[in-house]
Amino acid sequence: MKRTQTQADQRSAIQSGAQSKRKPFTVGRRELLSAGAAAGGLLAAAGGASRVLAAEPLPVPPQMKVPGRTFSGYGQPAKAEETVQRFLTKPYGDIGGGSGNSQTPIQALNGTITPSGLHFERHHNGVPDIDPAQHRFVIHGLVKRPLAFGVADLLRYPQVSRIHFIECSGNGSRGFLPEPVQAPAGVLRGMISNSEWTGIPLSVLLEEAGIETQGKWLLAEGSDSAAMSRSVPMVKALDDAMIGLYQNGERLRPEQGYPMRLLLPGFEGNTNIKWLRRIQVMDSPMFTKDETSKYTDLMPDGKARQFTLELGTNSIITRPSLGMKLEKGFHEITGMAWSGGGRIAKVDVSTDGGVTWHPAALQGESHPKAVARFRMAWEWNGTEAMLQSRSTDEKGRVQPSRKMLIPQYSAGNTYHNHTIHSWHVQPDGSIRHAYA
Ligand SMILES: Nc1nc2c(c(=O)[nH]1)N[C@H]1C(S)=C(S)[C@@H](COP(=O)(O)O)O[C@H]1N2
Ligand SMILES: [Mo]
Repeated sequence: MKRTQTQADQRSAIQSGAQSKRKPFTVGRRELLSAGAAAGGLLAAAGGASRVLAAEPLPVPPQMKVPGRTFSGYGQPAKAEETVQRFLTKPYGDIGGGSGNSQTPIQALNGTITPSGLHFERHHNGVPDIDPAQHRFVIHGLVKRPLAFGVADLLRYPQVSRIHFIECSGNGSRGFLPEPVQAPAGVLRGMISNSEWTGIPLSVLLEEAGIETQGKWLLAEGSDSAAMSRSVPMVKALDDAMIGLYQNGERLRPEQGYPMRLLLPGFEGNTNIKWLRRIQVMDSPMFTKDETSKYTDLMPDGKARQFTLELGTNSIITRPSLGMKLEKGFHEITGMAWSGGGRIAKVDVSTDGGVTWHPAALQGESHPKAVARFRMAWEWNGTEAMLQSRSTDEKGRVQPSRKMLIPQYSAGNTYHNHTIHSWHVQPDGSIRHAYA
Protein backbone atom coordinates (compact mmCIF):
# COMPACT_ATOMS: atom_id res chain seq x y z
CA MET A 1 0.00 0.00 0.00
CA LYS A 2 2.95 2.31 -0.57
CA ARG A 3 1.96 3.49 -4.01
CA THR A 4 -1.51 4.66 -3.03
CA GLN A 5 -3.31 6.54 -5.76
CA THR A 6 -6.98 6.80 -4.99
CA GLN A 7 -9.11 7.81 -2.04
CA ALA A 8 -10.11 4.23 -1.46
CA ASP A 9 -6.49 3.27 -1.30
CA GLN A 10 -5.73 6.06 1.12
CA ARG A 11 -8.68 5.16 3.29
CA SER A 12 -7.67 1.55 3.44
CA ALA A 13 -4.05 2.51 4.14
CA ILE A 14 -5.24 4.67 7.03
CA GLN A 15 -7.40 1.88 8.38
CA SER A 16 -4.81 -0.83 8.12
CA GLY A 17 -2.15 1.50 9.53
CA ALA A 18 -4.33 2.41 12.48
CA GLN A 19 -5.81 -0.90 13.48
CA SER A 20 -4.39 -3.86 11.73
CA LYS A 21 -0.61 -3.70 11.76
CA ARG A 22 -0.48 -6.95 13.64
CA LYS A 23 -3.61 -8.66 12.39
CA PRO A 24 -4.12 -7.60 8.78
CA PHE A 25 -7.53 -8.26 7.25
CA THR A 26 -8.90 -9.90 10.39
CA VAL A 27 -12.52 -9.38 9.45
CA GLY A 28 -11.92 -10.19 5.83
CA ARG A 29 -10.18 -13.42 6.74
CA ARG A 30 -13.14 -14.63 8.78
CA GLU A 31 -15.63 -13.79 6.04
CA LEU A 32 -13.47 -15.29 3.36
CA LEU A 33 -13.06 -18.49 5.32
CA SER A 34 -16.80 -18.80 5.75
CA ALA A 35 -17.13 -18.25 2.02
CA GLY A 36 -14.84 -21.11 1.14
CA ALA A 37 -11.65 -22.75 2.31
CA ALA A 38 -9.84 -21.86 -0.91
CA ALA A 39 -10.06 -18.14 -0.21
CA GLY A 40 -8.66 -18.36 3.32
CA GLY A 41 -5.89 -20.59 2.15
CA LEU A 42 -5.01 -18.10 -0.55
CA LEU A 43 -4.72 -15.27 1.96
CA ALA A 44 -2.42 -17.32 4.19
CA ALA A 45 -0.30 -18.35 1.22
CA ALA A 46 -0.04 -14.76 -0.02
CA GLY A 47 1.07 -13.63 3.45
CA GLY A 48 -1.61 -10.95 3.80
CA ALA A 49 -0.84 -7.31 3.08
CA SER A 50 0.85 -6.32 6.33
CA ARG A 51 4.24 -4.62 6.75
CA VAL A 52 6.84 -5.76 9.25
CA LEU A 53 6.88 -3.50 12.31
CA ALA A 54 9.92 -1.24 11.97
CA ALA A 55 10.54 0.04 15.50
CA GLU A 56 9.65 -0.88 19.07
CA PRO A 57 8.43 0.97 21.17
CA LEU A 58 5.86 2.75 18.97
CA PRO A 59 6.58 6.49 18.71
CA VAL A 60 3.88 8.72 20.28
CA PRO A 61 2.18 10.75 17.51
CA PRO A 62 1.75 14.55 17.99
CA GLN A 63 -2.06 14.42 18.37
CA MET A 64 -1.64 12.38 21.56
CA LYS A 65 0.10 15.36 23.20
CA VAL A 66 -2.59 18.05 22.69
CA PRO A 67 -6.38 18.10 23.31
CA GLY A 68 -8.45 17.28 20.25
CA ARG A 69 -10.62 19.88 18.47
CA THR A 70 -14.16 20.76 19.48
CA PHE A 71 -17.35 19.27 18.00
CA SER A 72 -20.08 20.57 15.69
CA GLY A 73 -23.81 20.38 15.01
CA TYR A 74 -23.54 18.42 11.79
CA GLY A 75 -20.57 16.26 10.89
CA GLN A 76 -18.35 16.19 7.84
CA PRO A 77 -16.08 13.44 6.46
CA ALA A 78 -12.42 13.42 7.46
CA LYS A 79 -10.30 16.17 5.89
CA ALA A 80 -8.13 13.64 4.06
CA GLU A 81 -11.29 12.22 2.43
CA GLU A 82 -12.41 15.57 0.99
CA THR A 83 -11.56 14.45 -2.52
CA VAL A 84 -14.20 11.70 -2.38
CA GLN A 85 -16.74 13.64 -4.42
CA ARG A 86 -19.56 12.99 -6.86
CA PHE A 87 -18.65 13.31 -10.55
CA LEU A 88 -20.69 16.12 -12.10
CA THR A 89 -22.10 16.05 -15.64
CA LYS A 90 -23.65 19.37 -16.72
CA PRO A 91 -24.52 19.06 -20.41
CA TYR A 92 -25.77 22.67 -20.63
CA GLY A 93 -23.06 24.23 -18.45
CA ASP A 94 -24.20 27.26 -16.49
CA ILE A 95 -27.08 28.03 -18.88
CA GLY A 96 -28.99 25.15 -17.33
CA GLY A 97 -26.82 24.45 -14.31
CA GLY A 98 -29.56 22.46 -12.59
CA SER A 99 -29.96 20.04 -15.47
CA GLY A 100 -27.78 16.96 -15.65
CA ASN A 101 -26.50 14.41 -13.20
CA SER A 102 -23.90 13.54 -10.65
CA GLN A 103 -22.52 10.07 -10.12
CA THR A 104 -21.64 8.31 -6.89
CA PRO A 105 -17.86 7.67 -6.53
CA ILE A 106 -18.50 3.95 -6.04
CA GLN A 107 -14.78 3.18 -6.48
CA ALA A 108 -14.05 4.98 -3.19
CA LEU A 109 -16.85 3.42 -1.11
CA ASN A 110 -17.31 0.08 0.59
CA GLY A 111 -20.20 -1.73 2.26
CA THR A 112 -23.68 -1.30 0.79
CA ILE A 113 -25.20 2.01 1.98
CA THR A 114 -24.45 5.17 0.01
CA PRO A 115 -23.75 8.17 2.26
CA SER A 116 -26.57 10.66 1.61
CA GLY A 117 -24.15 13.39 0.55
CA LEU A 118 -22.79 11.10 -2.17
CA HIS A 119 -26.14 9.79 -3.51
CA PHE A 120 -26.14 10.18 -7.28
CA GLU A 121 -28.43 12.90 -8.64
CA ARG A 122 -30.45 13.30 -11.78
CA HIS A 123 -32.33 16.56 -12.17
CA HIS A 124 -34.14 17.61 -15.33
CA ASN A 125 -34.42 21.24 -14.33
CA GLY A 126 -32.62 21.74 -11.05
CA VAL A 127 -33.41 21.21 -7.38
CA PRO A 128 -36.56 23.16 -6.41
CA ASP A 129 -36.63 25.21 -3.24
CA ILE A 130 -39.66 23.84 -1.36
CA ASP A 131 -41.10 25.13 1.90
CA PRO A 132 -42.24 21.94 3.66
CA ALA A 133 -44.92 23.89 5.52
CA GLN A 134 -46.51 24.91 2.20
CA HIS A 135 -46.03 21.66 0.27
CA ARG A 136 -49.16 19.65 -0.56
CA PHE A 137 -49.40 16.12 -1.93
CA VAL A 138 -52.68 15.11 -3.57
CA ILE A 139 -54.24 11.77 -4.58
CA HIS A 140 -57.04 12.26 -7.11
CA GLY A 141 -58.49 10.88 -10.37
CA LEU A 142 -60.32 7.55 -10.28
CA VAL A 143 -60.74 7.48 -6.50
CA LYS A 144 -63.76 7.60 -4.23
CA ARG A 145 -62.26 10.29 -1.95
CA PRO A 146 -59.63 12.67 -3.39
CA LEU A 147 -57.14 13.39 -0.58
CA ALA A 148 -54.64 16.16 0.19
CA PHE A 149 -51.76 15.80 2.64
CA GLY A 150 -49.32 18.23 4.19
CA VAL A 151 -45.95 16.94 5.35
CA ALA A 152 -47.07 17.05 8.98
CA ASP A 153 -50.13 14.94 8.08
CA LEU A 154 -47.97 12.27 6.46
CA LEU A 155 -45.60 12.15 9.42
CA ARG A 156 -48.51 10.89 11.57
CA TYR A 157 -48.93 7.71 9.50
CA PRO A 158 -47.27 4.42 10.48
CA GLN A 159 -44.02 4.14 8.54
CA VAL A 160 -41.74 1.38 7.27
CA SER A 161 -37.97 1.32 6.70
CA ARG A 162 -36.49 -0.59 3.78
CA ILE A 163 -33.14 -0.75 2.05
CA HIS A 164 -33.39 -0.18 -1.70
CA PHE A 165 -31.26 1.14 -4.51
CA ILE A 166 -32.18 3.80 -7.00
CA GLU A 167 -30.53 3.46 -10.39
CA CYS A 168 -30.90 5.71 -13.42
CA SER A 169 -31.78 3.77 -16.56
CA GLY A 170 -28.96 5.78 -18.18
CA ASN A 171 -26.44 4.21 -15.80
CA GLY A 172 -23.70 2.65 -17.93
CA SER A 173 -24.76 4.60 -21.04
CA ARG A 174 -21.10 5.34 -21.81
CA GLY A 175 -20.76 1.61 -22.36
CA PHE A 176 -22.72 2.01 -25.61
CA LEU A 177 -19.85 4.10 -27.05
CA PRO A 178 -17.68 2.25 -29.58
CA GLU A 179 -14.50 2.48 -27.47
CA PRO A 180 -14.21 1.86 -23.71
CA VAL A 181 -14.07 5.20 -21.85
CA GLN A 182 -11.07 5.36 -19.49
CA ALA A 183 -12.71 6.67 -16.32
CA PRO A 184 -13.26 5.51 -12.74
CA ALA A 185 -16.07 3.12 -11.83
CA GLY A 186 -18.19 6.00 -10.54
CA VAL A 187 -18.15 7.75 -13.90
CA LEU A 188 -18.89 4.56 -15.80
CA ARG A 189 -21.57 3.05 -13.56
CA GLY A 190 -22.10 5.41 -10.60
CA MET A 191 -25.73 6.31 -11.21
CA ILE A 192 -26.59 3.71 -8.59
CA SER A 193 -27.03 4.47 -4.90
CA ASN A 194 -28.41 2.41 -2.04
CA SER A 195 -30.14 3.83 1.02
CA GLU A 196 -32.37 2.96 3.89
CA TRP A 197 -35.64 4.70 3.02
CA THR A 198 -38.38 5.33 5.55
CA GLY A 199 -41.86 6.34 4.58
CA ILE A 200 -45.44 5.26 4.03
CA PRO A 201 -46.48 2.31 1.85
CA LEU A 202 -48.36 3.88 -1.06
CA SER A 203 -51.00 1.14 -0.81
CA VAL A 204 -52.08 2.54 2.58
CA LEU A 205 -52.85 5.98 1.11
CA LEU A 206 -54.44 4.55 -2.05
CA GLU A 207 -56.72 2.35 0.05
CA GLU A 208 -57.75 5.36 2.07
CA ALA A 209 -58.60 7.25 -1.13
CA GLY A 210 -60.48 4.18 -2.44
CA ILE A 211 -59.42 3.13 -5.96
CA GLU A 212 -62.26 2.89 -8.48
CA THR A 213 -62.41 -0.46 -10.31
CA GLN A 214 -61.21 1.15 -13.59
CA GLY A 215 -58.09 2.45 -11.81
CA LYS A 216 -55.27 0.43 -13.38
CA TRP A 217 -52.46 3.01 -13.66
CA LEU A 218 -51.43 6.15 -11.90
CA LEU A 219 -49.65 9.30 -12.89
CA ALA A 220 -47.00 10.64 -10.51
CA GLU A 221 -45.94 14.26 -10.95
CA GLY A 222 -43.09 16.21 -9.34
CA SER A 223 -43.31 19.84 -8.25
CA ASP A 224 -40.04 20.86 -9.92
CA SER A 225 -39.94 23.03 -13.03
CA ALA A 226 -39.39 19.91 -15.15
CA ALA A 227 -42.80 18.70 -13.89
CA MET A 228 -41.33 15.22 -14.21
CA SER A 229 -44.22 12.81 -14.61
CA ARG A 230 -44.48 9.11 -15.19
CA SER A 231 -47.22 6.48 -15.47
CA VAL A 232 -47.01 3.62 -13.00
CA PRO A 233 -48.93 0.32 -13.17
CA MET A 234 -51.36 -0.09 -10.26
CA VAL A 235 -49.90 -3.53 -9.44
CA LYS A 236 -46.58 -1.86 -8.63
CA ALA A 237 -48.27 0.93 -6.65
CA LEU A 238 -50.05 -1.66 -4.47
CA ASP A 239 -46.98 -3.89 -4.15
CA ASP A 240 -43.87 -2.23 -2.67
CA ALA A 241 -44.20 1.44 -3.71
CA MET A 242 -43.75 3.96 -0.94
CA ILE A 243 -43.79 7.67 -0.23
CA GLY A 244 -40.23 8.28 0.98
CA LEU A 245 -39.77 10.79 3.79
CA TYR A 246 -36.44 9.76 5.36
CA GLN A 247 -33.13 8.73 3.78
CA ASN A 248 -30.56 6.93 5.92
CA GLY A 249 -32.33 8.05 9.07
CA GLU A 250 -32.63 11.76 8.33
CA ARG A 251 -35.25 13.60 6.29
CA LEU A 252 -34.67 13.41 2.54
CA ARG A 253 -31.92 15.54 1.08
CA PRO A 254 -33.24 18.33 -1.21
CA GLU A 255 -31.45 16.57 -4.09
CA GLN A 256 -33.37 13.35 -3.37
CA GLY A 257 -36.81 14.98 -3.42
CA TYR A 258 -37.36 16.81 -0.14
CA PRO A 259 -39.88 16.84 1.40
CA MET A 260 -41.21 13.64 -0.24
CA ARG A 261 -40.59 11.38 -3.19
CA LEU A 262 -42.09 8.32 -4.81
CA LEU A 263 -40.04 5.15 -4.36
CA LEU A 264 -40.64 2.31 -6.79
CA PRO A 265 -38.06 -0.29 -5.73
CA GLY A 266 -36.32 -1.94 -8.69
CA PHE A 267 -37.99 0.29 -11.29
CA GLU A 268 -35.89 2.60 -13.46
CA GLY A 269 -34.78 5.72 -11.53
CA ASN A 270 -36.85 8.07 -13.65
CA THR A 271 -40.12 6.70 -12.26
CA ASN A 272 -39.07 7.52 -8.67
CA ILE A 273 -40.62 10.99 -8.86
CA LYS A 274 -38.98 13.52 -6.54
CA TRP A 275 -40.67 16.50 -4.91
CA LEU A 276 -43.91 14.54 -5.41
CA ARG A 277 -47.01 16.72 -5.66
CA ARG A 278 -49.75 14.51 -7.03
CA ILE A 279 -50.79 11.02 -7.92
CA GLN A 280 -53.69 10.70 -10.32
CA VAL A 281 -55.39 7.32 -10.61
CA MET A 282 -56.13 6.52 -14.27
CA ASP A 283 -57.43 3.66 -16.41
CA SER A 284 -54.40 3.68 -18.77
CA PRO A 285 -50.92 5.24 -19.01
CA MET A 286 -50.70 9.00 -19.62
CA PHE A 287 -47.89 8.74 -22.23
CA THR A 288 -46.11 11.79 -20.81
CA LYS A 289 -43.10 13.51 -22.42
CA ASP A 290 -40.87 11.60 -20.01
CA GLU A 291 -42.05 8.19 -21.26
CA THR A 292 -42.38 8.92 -24.99
CA SER A 293 -39.64 11.33 -26.10
CA LYS A 294 -37.26 9.87 -23.51
CA TYR A 295 -36.79 6.77 -21.37
CA THR A 296 -37.64 4.45 -24.24
CA ASP A 297 -35.28 1.84 -25.70
CA LEU A 298 -34.28 2.22 -29.34
CA MET A 299 -34.64 -1.09 -31.14
CA PRO A 300 -32.71 -2.27 -34.23
CA ASP A 301 -35.90 -2.14 -36.37
CA GLY A 302 -36.27 1.63 -35.79
CA LYS A 303 -39.04 1.28 -33.21
CA ALA A 304 -38.82 2.40 -29.61
CA ARG A 305 -39.81 0.15 -26.73
CA GLN A 306 -41.72 1.85 -23.91
CA PHE A 307 -42.07 1.06 -20.22
CA THR A 308 -38.95 -1.03 -19.62
CA LEU A 309 -39.61 -0.49 -15.96
CA GLU A 310 -37.84 -3.26 -14.07
CA LEU A 311 -34.06 -2.87 -14.02
CA GLY A 312 -31.81 -5.76 -15.03
CA THR A 313 -29.31 -7.79 -13.02
CA ASN A 314 -26.13 -5.76 -12.69
CA SER A 315 -22.76 -5.66 -10.93
CA ILE A 316 -19.38 -3.97 -11.07
CA ILE A 317 -16.05 -4.53 -9.36
CA THR A 318 -15.28 -1.35 -7.44
CA ARG A 319 -11.90 -2.45 -6.11
CA PRO A 320 -9.49 -2.98 -7.70
CA SER A 321 -10.61 -0.60 -10.44
CA LEU A 322 -9.32 2.14 -12.70
CA GLY A 323 -7.28 4.75 -10.83
CA MET A 324 -5.65 2.23 -8.50
CA LYS A 325 -2.25 0.67 -8.96
CA LEU A 326 -1.76 -2.89 -7.76
CA GLU A 327 1.18 -4.38 -5.97
CA LYS A 328 1.89 -8.06 -6.49
CA GLY A 329 0.35 -10.42 -3.95
CA PHE A 330 -2.91 -10.50 -2.02
CA HIS A 331 -5.89 -8.31 -2.95
CA GLU A 332 -9.54 -8.47 -2.14
CA ILE A 333 -11.71 -8.16 -5.22
CA THR A 334 -14.92 -6.45 -4.15
CA GLY A 335 -17.88 -4.76 -5.76
CA MET A 336 -21.60 -4.13 -5.84
CA ALA A 337 -24.38 -6.25 -7.32
CA TRP A 338 -28.06 -5.41 -7.66
CA SER A 339 -31.21 -6.34 -9.56
CA GLY A 340 -34.61 -4.77 -10.10
CA GLY A 341 -36.03 -8.28 -10.02
CA GLY A 342 -35.34 -8.99 -6.33
CA ARG A 343 -32.49 -10.33 -4.24
CA ILE A 344 -29.04 -11.07 -5.58
CA ALA A 345 -28.66 -14.85 -5.44
CA LYS A 346 -24.99 -15.09 -6.41
CA VAL A 347 -22.07 -13.26 -7.93
CA ASP A 348 -19.31 -14.98 -9.87
CA VAL A 349 -15.94 -13.37 -10.42
CA SER A 350 -13.47 -14.03 -13.20
CA THR A 351 -9.87 -12.87 -13.35
CA ASP A 352 -9.23 -14.30 -16.82
CA GLY A 353 -11.89 -12.49 -18.86
CA GLY A 354 -14.66 -15.03 -18.34
CA VAL A 355 -12.77 -18.26 -19.10
CA THR A 356 -13.20 -19.43 -15.51
CA TRP A 357 -15.65 -18.16 -12.87
CA HIS A 358 -15.46 -18.40 -9.09
CA PRO A 359 -18.29 -17.78 -6.60
CA ALA A 360 -17.72 -14.62 -4.53
CA ALA A 361 -18.85 -14.24 -0.91
CA LEU A 362 -22.00 -12.15 -0.48
CA GLN A 363 -21.80 -10.00 2.60
CA GLY A 364 -24.52 -9.43 5.15
CA GLU A 365 -28.27 -9.87 4.94
CA SER A 366 -29.72 -9.94 1.47
CA HIS A 367 -32.48 -7.44 0.76
CA PRO A 368 -34.69 -7.46 -2.33
CA LYS A 369 -33.96 -4.69 -4.86
CA ALA A 370 -30.97 -3.56 -2.83
CA VAL A 371 -27.23 -3.44 -3.43
CA ALA A 372 -25.29 -6.51 -2.28
CA ARG A 373 -21.54 -6.40 -1.56
CA PHE A 374 -19.42 -9.24 -2.93
CA ARG A 375 -15.87 -10.14 -2.01
CA MET A 376 -13.29 -12.60 -3.25
CA ALA A 377 -9.67 -13.17 -2.30
CA TRP A 378 -7.17 -12.93 -5.13
CA GLU A 379 -3.47 -13.20 -5.47
CA TRP A 380 -2.11 -11.09 -8.31
CA ASN A 381 0.96 -12.66 -9.82
CA GLY A 382 2.05 -9.57 -11.76
CA THR A 383 0.77 -10.60 -15.18
CA GLU A 384 -2.15 -9.26 -17.24
CA ALA A 385 -5.58 -10.05 -15.82
CA MET A 386 -9.15 -9.33 -16.89
CA LEU A 387 -11.40 -8.80 -13.87
CA GLN A 388 -15.13 -9.33 -14.32
CA SER A 389 -18.17 -9.90 -12.12
CA ARG A 390 -21.44 -11.55 -13.15
CA SER A 391 -24.52 -11.41 -10.94
CA THR A 392 -27.57 -13.67 -10.84
CA ASP A 393 -30.79 -12.63 -9.12
CA GLU A 394 -33.35 -14.75 -7.29
CA LYS A 395 -35.43 -15.02 -10.48
CA GLY A 396 -32.43 -16.74 -12.05
CA ARG A 397 -31.70 -13.84 -14.38
CA VAL A 398 -27.99 -13.64 -15.22
CA GLN A 399 -26.15 -10.41 -15.97
CA PRO A 400 -25.58 -10.43 -19.75
CA SER A 401 -22.31 -10.10 -21.63
CA ARG A 402 -21.80 -7.19 -24.03
CA LYS A 403 -22.04 -9.65 -26.91
CA MET A 404 -25.51 -10.70 -25.79
CA LEU A 405 -27.02 -7.32 -24.90
CA ILE A 406 -25.61 -4.62 -27.20
CA PRO A 407 -27.00 -6.08 -30.49
CA GLN A 408 -30.51 -6.08 -28.97
CA TYR A 409 -30.62 -2.29 -29.39
CA SER A 410 -30.01 0.17 -32.21
CA ALA A 411 -26.79 2.20 -32.22
CA GLY A 412 -28.36 5.33 -30.71
CA ASN A 413 -29.73 3.65 -27.60
CA THR A 414 -28.48 4.97 -24.25
CA TYR A 415 -30.63 3.17 -21.68
CA HIS A 416 -30.47 -0.09 -19.73
CA ASN A 417 -26.87 -1.17 -20.25
CA HIS A 418 -26.32 -3.71 -17.48
CA THR A 419 -23.64 -5.75 -19.18
CA ILE A 420 -20.66 -7.43 -17.52
CA HIS A 421 -17.97 -4.82 -16.88
CA SER A 422 -14.28 -5.57 -17.44
CA TRP A 423 -11.16 -4.12 -15.78
CA HIS A 424 -7.94 -4.94 -17.59
CA VAL A 425 -5.01 -5.18 -15.14
CA GLN A 426 -1.73 -4.26 -16.87
CA PRO A 427 1.62 -5.87 -15.96
CA ASP A 428 2.66 -2.59 -14.26
CA GLY A 429 -0.35 -2.85 -11.93
CA SER A 430 -2.38 -0.05 -13.52
CA ILE A 431 -5.96 -0.77 -14.57
CA ARG A 432 -7.84 0.05 -17.77
CA HIS A 433 -11.49 -0.22 -18.76
CA ALA A 434 -11.87 -2.84 -21.49
CA TYR A 435 -14.61 -4.32 -23.65
CA ALA A 436 -14.26 -8.06 -23.35
N1 LIG B 1 -39.45 15.60 -10.07
C1 LIG B 1 -38.41 14.93 -10.57
N2 LIG B 1 -38.27 13.63 -10.25
C2 LIG B 1 -37.24 12.93 -10.75
C3 LIG B 1 -36.31 13.53 -11.64
C4 LIG B 1 -36.47 14.90 -11.96
O1 LIG B 1 -35.69 15.51 -12.70
N3 LIG B 1 -37.55 15.57 -11.40
N4 LIG B 1 -35.29 12.74 -12.18
C5 LIG B 1 -35.57 11.31 -12.25
C6 LIG B 1 -34.45 10.50 -12.66
S1 LIG B 1 -34.14 10.43 -14.32
C7 LIG B 1 -33.78 9.70 -11.78
S2 LIG B 1 -32.59 8.63 -12.31
C8 LIG B 1 -34.04 9.76 -10.32
C9 LIG B 1 -32.76 10.12 -9.60
O2 LIG B 1 -32.97 10.23 -8.23
P1 LIG B 1 -31.85 10.91 -7.34
O3 LIG B 1 -31.53 12.25 -7.93
O4 LIG B 1 -32.40 10.97 -5.96
O5 LIG B 1 -30.65 10.00 -7.42
O6 LIG B 1 -35.03 10.71 -10.00
C10 LIG B 1 -36.10 10.78 -10.91
N5 LIG B 1 -37.12 11.62 -10.38
MO1 LIG C 1 -32.68 8.72 -14.70
